[in-house]
This record gives sequence, structure tokens and C-alpha cells, in this order.
Amino acid sequence: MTRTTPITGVLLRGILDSRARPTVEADLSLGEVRGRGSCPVAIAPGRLERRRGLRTGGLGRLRDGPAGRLLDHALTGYTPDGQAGLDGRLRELDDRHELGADVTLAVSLAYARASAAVSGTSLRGWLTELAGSVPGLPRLLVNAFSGGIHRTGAPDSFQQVMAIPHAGSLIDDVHAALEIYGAVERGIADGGGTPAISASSGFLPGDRDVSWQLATLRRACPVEAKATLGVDVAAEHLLAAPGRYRFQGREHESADFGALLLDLARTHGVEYVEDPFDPADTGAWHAFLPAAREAGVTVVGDDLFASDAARVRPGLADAVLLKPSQAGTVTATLDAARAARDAGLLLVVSHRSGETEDTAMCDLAVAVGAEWIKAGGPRRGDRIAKYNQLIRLTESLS
Ligand code: 2PG
Ligand code: MG
Repeated sequence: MTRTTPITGVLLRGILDSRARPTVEADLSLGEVRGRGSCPVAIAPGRLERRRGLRTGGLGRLRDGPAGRLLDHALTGYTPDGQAGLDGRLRELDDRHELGADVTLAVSLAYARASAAVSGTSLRGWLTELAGSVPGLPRLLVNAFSGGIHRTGAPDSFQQVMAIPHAGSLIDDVHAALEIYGAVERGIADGGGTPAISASSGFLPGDRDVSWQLATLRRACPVEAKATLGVDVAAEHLLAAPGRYRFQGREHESADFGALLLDLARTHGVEYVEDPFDPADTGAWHAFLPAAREAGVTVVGDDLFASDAARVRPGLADAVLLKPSQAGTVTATLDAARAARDAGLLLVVSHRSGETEDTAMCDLAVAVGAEWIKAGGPRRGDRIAKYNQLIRLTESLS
């Protein structure tokens, strides 16, 4: 039905992300039906992300700005050949006019929601249909500590230290997440600290090192949660020189850094390591993967693949991290998911540090049957909105 439904209106609006920085929301109409989408904003975009936002800067209706005028002209009255047709058009416009991912993703998601409504299905159902995938509920990556470039000063620690509950069901995992997070919070307060929370709702650990963070988090996990731990090294932001990483006051060559990561993993029960090296340090990724597998660690590429199907290949990592704002459109995100599956890789769907109240990432994670979802710690409305959408999504898949 949407194949033959013309777009009857597109409205761009500047709204605020969770860090109170401007981003873009789009309303798109297919006749009487309207869909809405918005784009999150990163503190730490990877340098391979080609579709960074334009930073329109404005709040309220952007109709009179260049992107608003252009899209109004290019899309009103246009009948796209489904989601792929619309996203192809958006990509062309982006290539020619540098719209930025904030505009293209917002419009693309708005179209997906409007199309789902026209077809009488949910966004999750619609995305599953588009992806041709088997839906499934992911496990939670619960951000407990934030560091690296997500805290102030020169980055020299992990960007995220996370708990991964495996309590039996997604709802049980949410209960476990609350318990673990609460225990970490009480631990900080009992130690005389004031629990301060980062943009991604992880606690800011002050001058406590990564070993302390991992040990504290491990202690906070109740046995019934059957939790393991995960880290986002975000090594691109730790790079001192090619093949050299800054970490807790020292510099390490790639091989030593890999050994240090696996030591920490073995000591603390870390089963998930994201971005252990810079994307250009491919020799290090290749060498690390078999050693990590031997240690029971899953290696995940975020800045490495930048949610780009053309970059996805086996041999570097076990899993691809998907961020729709890296890919720029729904179609490009699903293409990256498909490329991952074709390469025999697992999937993680991730939030950004600056989120909006849009919960499409949860529908995406369930639609493509991603193994994990990373939506921050269970605090603040922007992250809680994701937890709540996951709770709703369990109803369609129990
Ligand atoms: C990450 C994300 C999410 P950012 O590195 O995985 O926490 O950070 O949005 O700043 O890229
Ligand atoms: Mg990351």
C-alpha cells in the first residue's frame, strides 16, 4: 500500500536532545496518516561516520531553513518506491546538499512509522518485514560506569563499563538491571561519594580506576542475575599515535593493550569488549579476535564498522554494533544488519550519548533479533523511555 501512497507533507523541527543540544525531528504525512522520527546526537562520533549531523542549530519549525525548503520541495507529492526508494532519495539529497544524518534519519524514521500505520502494523512489525529477519528479544547492556571521552579531561579510560544480566527473561533482566544499578549507587554513597550520572546514565567514577569499577560492579550483581560484564573501550578516542593507546596514565602498544584487556576480562568476568582498538589498527583486531574467543570474550565493532554495510566483514570482530544515526537511514541500518548476518556476525543495537524520546532503536533491536541492546543505565527519562519500550515489546514476542 505504501508503494503507491504519495507523501503529502514533511515538516522538520529543531528539538532538544537529552544534553539539551539541538537535533532534528520530522513529521511526515501519507494522506491522513502521520509518522514522526528524530535523531540522537553523539558526544563521541567515530571518524568513519560519514553522515554527521548538519547542526542546524535552530529550534522549532525549520521550514524556512535550507533543509526544510529542500525537503518540502523534493518530497511533497513524491511517491517513493517503499522505504528503500525514499531512503535512496534521501541519500542522493544528502550527497548533493549535505543534509546530515539528523535530517535523513528523522525523515526516514517518520516515513517508516507512517508506512507501518498505513499498513496497520507496529514499527517493530514493519521493520521485521523490511528486514526479512526473525525477531527476538535482546539481552541488556546496562551502563554502570562512564569514562573515556564521556567524562571531562583527556580520555584515558573505558567509555563504558556495563553489566549484562541473564536472569531468564527480558523483564527479569530489567529487574536485575534496577537491582544492580541501585547497588552500585548505594556503594558509591556508602564510600562517601556523591553518585553523579553521565549523559549515557552511567555513574562517573571520579578517580577510581577501571579495576575498581569492574570489581564494584561485579559485587553489585546478585547471583540470581547470572550477570557477566562488558566494556566499551572506544579505543579510537584513546589513540596517542598509530598503534599506541593511552590508558590510565600510561601508553601501550596494540599487542600489550590487547593483553591488558584480556587480563581484565579474565579477572573480572568480562564477556563483551567493544572497540578494543582504533578502526585503522586492523592487524591488532585480527590478532586479538582468536585470543579473545579463547578467553570467552565477544569482540564488538562500533566505530570499526560505523554501521556501514560496506565495511562489515568477518575476521575482525564477532559482532556489529548498529547505530541508525551512523547509517543515516532505516534502509542503510537494515543493510548493515543484513551484512552482519551474511558474514556470520552477531548484532548489538545502541543508543547515542545524546538521546531523544524516540524509542525506534528498541523496535529495531527486536525486529532484527539483535543479541544485545545498549540503552544506558536505568535512570533519566530518555533512557527509561527505551527500557519502557522494551517492556512493551516483550508482549508481542512472549
Ligand atoms: C558508544 C556510544 C553510546 P556515543 O560509543 O557506544 O554510549 O557513545 O553516542 O558518544 O558515540
Ligand atoms: Mg561504542
